[in-house]
Amino acid sequence: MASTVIKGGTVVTADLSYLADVRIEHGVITEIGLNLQGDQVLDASGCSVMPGGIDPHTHLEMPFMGTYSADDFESGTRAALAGGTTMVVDFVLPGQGQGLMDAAQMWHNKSTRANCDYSYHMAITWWGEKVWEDMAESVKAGMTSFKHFMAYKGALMVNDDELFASFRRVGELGGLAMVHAENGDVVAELTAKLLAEGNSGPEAHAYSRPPQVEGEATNRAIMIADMAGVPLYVVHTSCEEAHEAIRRARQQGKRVWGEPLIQHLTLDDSEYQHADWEHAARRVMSPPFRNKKHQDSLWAGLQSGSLSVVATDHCAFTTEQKRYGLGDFSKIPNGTGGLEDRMPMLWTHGVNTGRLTPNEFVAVTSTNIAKILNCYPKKGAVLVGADADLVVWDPQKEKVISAKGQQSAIDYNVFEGQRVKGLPRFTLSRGQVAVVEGRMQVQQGHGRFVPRAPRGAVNQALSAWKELTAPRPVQRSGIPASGV
Ligand code: DUC
Ligand code: ZN
Ligand code: ZN
Ligand code: ZN
Repeated sequence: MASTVIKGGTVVTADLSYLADVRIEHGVITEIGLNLQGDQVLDASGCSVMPGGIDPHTHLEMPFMGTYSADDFESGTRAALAGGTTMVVDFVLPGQGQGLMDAAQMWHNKSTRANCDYSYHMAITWWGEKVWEDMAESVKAGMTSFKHFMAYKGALMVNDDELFASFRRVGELGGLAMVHAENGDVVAELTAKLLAEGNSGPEAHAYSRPPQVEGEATNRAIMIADMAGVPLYVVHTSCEEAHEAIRRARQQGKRVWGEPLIQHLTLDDSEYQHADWEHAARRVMSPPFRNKKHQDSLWAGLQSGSLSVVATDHCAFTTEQKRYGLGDFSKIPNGTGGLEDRMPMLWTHGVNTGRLTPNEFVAVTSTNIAKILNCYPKKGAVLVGADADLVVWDPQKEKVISAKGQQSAIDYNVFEGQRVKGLPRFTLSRGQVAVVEGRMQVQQGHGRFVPRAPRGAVNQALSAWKELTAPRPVQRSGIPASGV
């Protein structure tokens, strides 16, 4: 059997760093130790050997706002591998009235060209008996996390009654509830008001979605999840108001996790004040970029552990697509790219600045989410038996980010001109070398679907644990019992 040995590097996991070689056979790690021999040797001297990144938040080839996101599973996973990410988790988005498994089949058809492994979250975009039934099928098929949009009124948004019903169902199935937390009613009101007052530019997008709409929805989702007895994952946590709610919930013992995006950590709302319409429109996403105060809060959350995962919400649109919103910011397709840049940007702004240790870097880019999504240690680990999804990370390697030569299909990059230090020397997807010093040697279709089991016994929120929600009928004297 052909074996590959990654030689001379420092194995860096979420827990510790130590000198060791790593042997890979048949796509999995078979030995970790000193002086290992193999048929193929990859030189990792001066490098960290880390679990490949997991980006748990992508929208590849997604129908959205009258168009499709521009990166598909081929270009998206190629971008991922180029930046050291070896697994993506994409959102299956059922249409109104469409069954969940029917939508999942559409996603399976799209992902046949994926270059790296992938999994799916299931979005709950409408509510009914069919959805309730299909949720059990979804769990059986390995899609155990369910995303709910509290915004995008009239399109994807679910109301609180639907949210509560769905959360209870997720809880009973042992799944993970997820939310896009923004108050969609308030966003719709503010959008209409801004447009009526003649504020139609991309800067108004940010005014239509202030931190309060996110803070309110995050608090609401946490309380509803607690009453439903389900763990909750809050995607794209962008502001102190939402972070505060998550921090408080965690401190109370609730199983709640927050996910800042690399964009929110490194880019701020001054981008929307740019004189060039295209510059600003290309950065329109929801939630919008925030000011420096919010960025500091997100970094503090990663340092203290109150925020757990750094993702991208990769949902890329070309400049031509962004121009659908000329004259009306509410029609600018929401979304930015980031798959290729998440790891180098986080290393540069996190590890090189001393905000994060290399071990914390591994935790927030890979290991934490593998545990939350219940695919650890198959993914997110450097352990014997784990998939050899690895990145050999060269902390000295530098580049300036540019749309020129990027893997993404779009014509710009929101990080254009940023110098990063810390890049992959090799990226391996289940033992196959996919990237060598920036040169792609990916294999289309190499990616496999990663089914995930329900979370089982750990699937409890605080109130359920305390049995606060269990009804206890009270017998009162003088009042006949009901039905008598
Ligand atoms: N936000 C975006 O910016 N794009 C996709 C969906 C979302 O919630
Ligand atoms: Zn063999
Ligand atoms: Zn979202
Ligand atoms: Zn998203």
